[in-house]
Amino acid sequence: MSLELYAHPFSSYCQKVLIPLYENDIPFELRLLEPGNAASAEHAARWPLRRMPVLVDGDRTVVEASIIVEHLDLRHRGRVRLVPDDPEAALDVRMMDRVFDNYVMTPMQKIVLDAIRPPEHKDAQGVADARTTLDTAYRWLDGVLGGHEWAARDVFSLADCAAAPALFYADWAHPIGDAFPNLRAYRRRLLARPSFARAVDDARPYRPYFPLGAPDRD
Ligand SMILES: N[C@@H](CCC(=O)N[C@@H](CS)C(=O)NCC(=O)O)C(=O)O
Repeated sequence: MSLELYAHPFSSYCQKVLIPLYENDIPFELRLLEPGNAASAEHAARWPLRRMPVLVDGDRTVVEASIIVEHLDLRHRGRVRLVPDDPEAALDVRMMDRVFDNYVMTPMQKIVLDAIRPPEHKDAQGVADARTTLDTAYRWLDGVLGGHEWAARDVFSLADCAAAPALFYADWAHPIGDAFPNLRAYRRRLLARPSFARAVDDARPYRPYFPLGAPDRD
């Protein structure tokens, strides 16, 4: 059964699901979302909230990046498991997945999306709050990651799929300072992981679209 992924390579949540697809060499058709194209109309019909990514697997439409990763792990299991079988270990993975989505991805998106708002609709307080959340998250993560290779139980997982694009763009929007060496090293490890390196390469041509101006580095 062929998989269709409605996505855009520059989107952080889409990269989150590209990582497991690449990790396990799962074949899929990319339905590239561009404003006004046919894929975009199909995507809106399948998911009125119009968030990407959306995975279509036969007669199932799967939304929400974490659930797509779980679906791939369940239905298209490969050598690299994304959610461990052990329920306690799985809970640790899901906890870190939530941390990266809620306290890194969300404030990063707030800062980035505010940059494309017209001046009269800017949300200075919201952006300041997002920066505070990122600082707090960076500090906590730096402590948690000390001495660990991956985010949960030292095994690459869904948690790292969430972390990779979240930290990639968060560092562009609100740099991870020298005060957080463990977090900086973890971001470097994620960038060296071939699946994420490939997703970053896929997205390279779109860097001029980054609303804050992409830095000249990964
Ligand atoms: N909770 C969703 C969030 C997905 C999301 O925010 N995707 C962004 C791209 S990174 C998007 O679709 N933005 C377009 C929009 O908000 O209209 C998930 O985990 O999949």
